Parts: sequence; structure tokens; C-alpha cells
Amino acid sequence: MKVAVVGATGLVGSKMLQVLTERNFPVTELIPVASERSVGKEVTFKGKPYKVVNADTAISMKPDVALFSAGGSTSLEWAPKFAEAGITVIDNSSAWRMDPTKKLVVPEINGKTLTPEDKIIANPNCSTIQMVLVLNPLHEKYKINRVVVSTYQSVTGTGVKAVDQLMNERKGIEGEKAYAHQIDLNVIPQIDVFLDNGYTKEEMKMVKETVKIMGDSHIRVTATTVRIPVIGGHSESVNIEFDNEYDLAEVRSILENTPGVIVVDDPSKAQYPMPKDAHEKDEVFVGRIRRDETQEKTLNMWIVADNLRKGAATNAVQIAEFLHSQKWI
Ligand code: A2P
Ligand code: 11C
Repeated sequence: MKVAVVGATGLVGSKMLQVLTERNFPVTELIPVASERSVGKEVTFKGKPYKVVNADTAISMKPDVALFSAGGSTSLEWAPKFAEAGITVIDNSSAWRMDPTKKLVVPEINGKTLTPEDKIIANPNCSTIQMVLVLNPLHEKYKINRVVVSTYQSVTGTGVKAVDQLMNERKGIEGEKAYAHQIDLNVIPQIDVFLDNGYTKEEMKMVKETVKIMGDSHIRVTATTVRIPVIGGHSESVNIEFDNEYDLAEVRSILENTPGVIVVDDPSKAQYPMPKDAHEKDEVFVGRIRRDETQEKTLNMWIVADNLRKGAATNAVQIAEFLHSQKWI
């Protein structure tokens, strides 16, 4: 299968190349795509060098599928052109997620809603993916009414420039800034731009994308998203109010039996999920599962995942795997 990766020189794009290799996706030819300034550079895939091309050239090379992670404006401009040429696009940007004509997919939850007619498929935001993977099986059992989430997000969510900012600050080196503030030894309660309602765009992604993926407008989500000086994964403190009473042991058992989820929860041994341990793993880790003692039918938990993997590259490759298993690509 000919596979184009648009944004192949970026953090998520290079993770996509790594995940395609690890999962042995049947790539017969790789087409790495980046901006004009990278055209001609070489990208290594499975030990072989491939020359970076621009989006126009990539279309003329007729890939079967294109994984996009080159920002919203590149996706808005180029995804429809790829789709018109018959190339299925799996898009990691926010460009198409809330478009009612496009599916927003976490394969374990709503992969089955896909059809061969879906030519632009949206990959959700990283902080949303790791949360819904845990929420969905609990919603199926107890019906979720409301979720209150606070995030602790890795600088890798912003891209290469932010990782450089953190490392430069740590070494006392002046350099380019990805954030308006120092990130080392600091916490920034802003991810993405502020909207008119006082929330950030990242917060509203968590609110809206959760409802769309889980397909239930009854679920109310309120979020505070925060950047912390961490590399390796996003963490989330999640408070979940159900419509129905739950049993704590049953919650654990449901999560232990959910594909892609690993329960790490033994306070007596100081065992709980941490980004250091989730780094380079495809699973979503959940722990600190406990009753909210202030309110009935309500639960607290802590969710951690590598935002570049299940939060981005792995989820996109899993969508491609699903399409391939259906013989649609
Ligand atoms: P380039 O390296 O040439 O700038 P990140 O999110 O880690 O910063 O990466 C963004 C990715 O998107 C990079 O691979 C970048 O390429 C790519 N990109 C940016 N603009 C375009 C564009 N117009 N067409 C294709 N790729 C683009
Ligand atoms: C972050 N969640 O951590 C963002 C990055 O909509 O795919 C991903 C943005 C997106 O900064």
C-alpha cells in the first residue's frame, strides 16, 4: 500500500512513521510530505531513505491513504484535494473534527460507524482520546451525566519548538519560544487560544469532541487544560457523575477488560499512572480510582497516556488498519 504522511518531519508525523513500522502496516511505498522548505530532505523509514515531496507531488504519486499531521490550515487546504483524487485522508488536525459530514473516530469506540464513502476521517485531540477510551465502557454500563476534567499536558503536544523551549530553559540557553511564558519550573493554565466564553480552544475540544465520539449529547463535560513542564504524556484528573449507582470493584473489572486500557492502581505500593511510564506506550493508563465522597454516583480517577501515540499517531494508524481490514484502502 502506498502511504503518504503529510507533516512527516514534525513530531506527530515522525511518530506516525515509527508506529507504521512497529505495527507492521503493509507499506509498499512511503511518500513523506512536508512544507516547501523541507522538499528534497531525506526521511528514513524501515532503514530506507525517502525524499520529502510537497503536497501537490504527493497527490500525483497516487497514494492509497494519507495520514495528515501538518496543522489545521494545511488540512483545510489539502485534505479535500487528496480526497477528490480518491485518496482516503486520516487527519490529525482540528480542521474537520466538528464538521457534521465527517466522522471523528476512536476505533475502539466508533470505528464501526465508518463506511467506504468516508474519504476524510478526523482523528480526535490527544487529551480527548485518552479520556473517552476510559469513559466509554463506563458510560455503556452506568450512563455518564457530567464529567469535570483538569489536565496536566506534556509540551510535546505543542510540537518541536516547545520541547526545545523547555530544554533550553533547563540549560539556561536563550532560544525561540513556543509559549508566552517560561514553562520550566512553571505551570501554564492555557492551552491554545482563549475563546469568547473564557475557556480555551483545547478545553472546548474536550467538551465537544467527547459528545461527538461517544454519540450522546446528554454527556456534559467541563474542562481546565494546563501545560506542565513534562515530556512523555498527558495526565488528567477526571471526576465522573453517573446517572446510575456503580460498584467500585465492577468499575475496575470493566476497565481491566477494556482493550487499550491498563489499570495501574495500588496505593499501598505507590502504584499509579505517570507520564514517565506511559511514554512510548500505546495504551491508556488509569489509576487512583476512588469514590467521590461528596456526591452520590460519582467517581474520581487519574488517566495518563503518551499523547503522541494513542493521542495521535497510534489512533490514526489504527483507523488505517481498520480501513485496510475492510478492504476499503
Ligand atoms: P516542515 O518541517 O517543512 O515545516 P510540528 O507540529 O511538529 O511543528 O510539525 C508540523 C509538520 O507539518 C512539519 O512536518 C511541517 O513541515 C509540516 N507542514 C507545515 N506546513 C505544511 C504544508 N503547507 N504542507 C505540508 N506540510 C506542512
Ligand atoms: C496539546 N492537545 O497538547 C494539544 C495538541 O487539536 O490535535 C493537539 C492539538 C489538536 O497542545
